Amino acid sequence: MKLVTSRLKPILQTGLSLAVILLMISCGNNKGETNETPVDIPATQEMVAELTSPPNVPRGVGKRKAKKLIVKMEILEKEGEMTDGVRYVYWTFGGSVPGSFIRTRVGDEVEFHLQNHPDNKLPHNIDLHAVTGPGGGAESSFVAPGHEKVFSFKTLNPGLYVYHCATAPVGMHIANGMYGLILVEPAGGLPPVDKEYYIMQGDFYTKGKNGERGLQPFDMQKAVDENADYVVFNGKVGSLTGDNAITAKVGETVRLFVGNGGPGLVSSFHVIGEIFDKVHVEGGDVINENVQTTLIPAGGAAIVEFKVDVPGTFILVDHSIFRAFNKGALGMLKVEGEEDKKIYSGEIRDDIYLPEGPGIQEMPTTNEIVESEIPAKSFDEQMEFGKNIYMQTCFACHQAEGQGIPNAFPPLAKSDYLNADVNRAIGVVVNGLTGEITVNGEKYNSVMTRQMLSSEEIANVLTYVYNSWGNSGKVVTKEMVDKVKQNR
Ligand code: HEC
Ligand SMILES: [Cu+2]
Repeated sequence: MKLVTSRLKPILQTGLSLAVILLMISCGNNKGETNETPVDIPATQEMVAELTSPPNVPRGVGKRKAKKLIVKMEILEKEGEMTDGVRYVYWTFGGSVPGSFIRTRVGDEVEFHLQNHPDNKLPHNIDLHAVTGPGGGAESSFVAPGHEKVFSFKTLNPGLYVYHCATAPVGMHIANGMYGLILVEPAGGLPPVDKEYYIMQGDFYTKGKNGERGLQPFDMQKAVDENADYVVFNGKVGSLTGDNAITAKVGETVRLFVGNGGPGLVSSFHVIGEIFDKVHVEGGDVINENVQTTLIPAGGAAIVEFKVDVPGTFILVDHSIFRAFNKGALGMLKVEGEEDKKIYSGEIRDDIYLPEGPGIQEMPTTNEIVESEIPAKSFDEQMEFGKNIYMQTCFACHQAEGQGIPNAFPPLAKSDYLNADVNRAIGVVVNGLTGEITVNGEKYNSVMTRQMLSSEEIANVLTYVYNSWGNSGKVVTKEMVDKVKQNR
């Protein structure tokens, strides 16, 4: 409530002065936790911290008192998959990128055990931004393979903090995946929500360019130039898409703990189709409301909260948008539940818009597309006309070389789906396509709207597609397209 009527004012003022007096009295006597400085909060009992790998987070601290919290973190150097066919040797805290999520509360005394697995090749250490002390712990935690280092710290400031390896060359250790998040909750914990997830962005630099197969070594020069081949959430392309998507139900509140390990790039974190009700800016105490995109610095974090009101797939991106669609920084939140047409109608109508014509007309529903094209006379002409159409319409989604975009638009180059059945392919362009399909072993579940092209144009563009990028070389004629149109 923000407005106070003049009639209520005197009453409120009396009440207020009373409260001030009471507060003064209570400050003098109260030995309760809330008035203690974090340093003085006792941490008597001992407890082993629950650690989780992304996108999961440990249970909230709730009302628990400050404790001596034992954290056992094992460093593992291990090979993993960056994206299909691309291998990378990750260096990890706890076996995952980002590393295990650590959840503490203000006043905890964290006894940190940093264990360097004997099979590892290198020494490492840890710098936790939640630590008040030299190097954030780095100076006390430098540990050789086959050793364990122990140090302890008191959590003084609530917030969401990054931790990372700080062993030289620091940038290289971070670039290989050595970062994660540690949450310090205030006394009494964060307000409860329905779903919590752990997401961390990172940029990767490989000898080969994006998509080049095989085991890819780290490229120092590209890293220095901040010329990333991959920018991803949770260590790899597709870690949060398809079956790996995070989920929620309509009506639930979602809290995302979002970090950015870098090493090089800042993140413009955005969820397509959602507005953040609350953002704990930079992971600290300031709460901003009604935010579209929040900036997460390298080595920084944010807590993002929103209620999901309508079902659908909401895409998480770094809004430096080529990173999302071309380098991997794309995740999904799948929301199930009842639609609410008041909040979002869905498509109501598709009308033709003619700026200088007689006004809005009905969309033609059958074969009313004007057959105005001059027919192509030869195969070469079909290819030429077809390429023009491709570059005007199909290109935006299926890309210049028909390579598509992983998880969004299927490839047309060497597409087994395309090459298997020419009439089905004609049907896709004539009628559009929706629902799950599998192209070259990858699942797609999206929508292609029907393309408003004449039979002649469809014949040409498909002939072009069939005779490009290693496809089967079929020729599609206007008659074939007409036949598919008649049968629908
Ligand atoms: C707005 C984006 C978009 C445009 C423009 C578009 N498509 Fe598609 N296309 C898709 C999507 C998305 C799918 C997969 C639909 C699904 O998941 O059910 C698809 C599927 C296909 C498929 C079947 C799957 C495959 O990879 O073989 C063919 C063939 C195809 N499109 C051809 C074309 C042609 C030819 C054009 C241009 C005339 C075109 N598309 C324009 C988005 C688009
Ligand atoms: Cu390291």
